Amino acid sequence: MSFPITRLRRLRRSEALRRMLRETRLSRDDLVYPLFVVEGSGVRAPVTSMPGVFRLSVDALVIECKEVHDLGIPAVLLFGVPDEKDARGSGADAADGVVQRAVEAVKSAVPGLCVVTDVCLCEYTDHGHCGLIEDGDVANDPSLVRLAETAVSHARAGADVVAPSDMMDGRVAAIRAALDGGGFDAVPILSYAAKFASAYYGPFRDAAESTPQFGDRRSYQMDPPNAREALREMRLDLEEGADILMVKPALPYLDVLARARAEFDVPLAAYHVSGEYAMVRAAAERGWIDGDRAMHEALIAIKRAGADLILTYAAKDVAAQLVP
Ligand code: PB1
Repeated sequence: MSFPITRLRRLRRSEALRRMLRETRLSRDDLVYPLFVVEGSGVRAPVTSMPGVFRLSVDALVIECKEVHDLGIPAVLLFGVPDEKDARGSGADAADGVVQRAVEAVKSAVPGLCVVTDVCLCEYTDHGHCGLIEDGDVANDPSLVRLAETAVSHARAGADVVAPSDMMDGRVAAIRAALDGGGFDAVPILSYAAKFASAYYGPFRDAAESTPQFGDRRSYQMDPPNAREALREMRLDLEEGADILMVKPALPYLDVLARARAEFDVPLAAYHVSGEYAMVRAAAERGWIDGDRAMHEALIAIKRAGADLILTYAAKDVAAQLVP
C-alpha cells in the first residue's frame, strides 16, 4: 500500500512512539572504556588530543574505575605507559609492570568490573613497533613469544580478558597455548582481528607515546581498502581460538563489521578509536556540531552494523546520558 494509505510519519509523531519502535538501542552493557595507566602516584594528566581522556597512575585509575563501575559500564581496557622502554619491550610482561600492578589494584578495589588488558609491545618498545625488530623489519615469530609471555603475565595479575592488538600472524594461537599451558584456560581472548593501518590512531599514539620511531605499521596492520582480507583475518583468529573478534577502527569500517556480523556467530567488538573520538570532540569545542548527539549517533551506527561490544573513550559520557 502506498501513500495516502501508508504514511510512515504516523510512527514518528511523538517521542513515545519513536521510543517504542526504535530498532537499535545502546546499552551500558555494550560499552568498554579504554584507560591509560602510567607510573607514579597522584597522576591524572589530561591527554591534549583527547579531551576528557587522562593518563592515570594506579591510585587515580582505581578511583576512575570505581566511577566507571558506578555508571554501570561493565568493563575497562587497560593500556600501560611505562617510564622505561627497550628493544624487547621488557616492561610488557614484568610481574611488577605498570599494567600488572594496575590489574591487581583494580580487581582488588572493584572486583565486579571486567578488566581487559591490551596485549602488545608498542607501548613498551623504544622503537614503538608492536613486535620485535630484526634486520630492520618486525620479526613475526620471535614476537609471538613476547606477546604470549605478556598475555600470561596479565592473566597472572588477574586480568579477566586479554586483547592482542599487535596483528602478528599466529598470535592468537600462541597466546591461547601459553594461557592454557599456564593454567589460564578460562581467560578469553578478545582479538583485534581486523585491525587496519589507520590514520585515526594519531591521538592514541600521543597518549601512549607509541609512535613508531621508523617506518610504519603497514607491514602488519591491514591495508584499509581490503574487506575480504579482513574476513580471512577474522576466520583465522577464530580457528586459532579467539573468543571475541574485533574490527578496528569502527566508523570507517562499518561495511566490514556488517559483513562480519553476517559471516560469524561469535561476539563482535568494534573499537571507536582515538581519532574518531577526538574529531567529534574538537568540532563540538568549536561549536560546529552537537558533540553529545554526534557521539551517540556514531555509537548507534556501530551497534546497528553489528557490534555486540563498543570500545570507546566516550563510554562515560554516553553511559551517563543513557535513559536508566
Ligand atoms: O584509540 C586508538 O587509536 C587505539 C590505537 C591502537 C590501540 N590498540 C593501536 C594504535 C597504533 O597502531 O598505534 C595500538 C597498537 N598496539
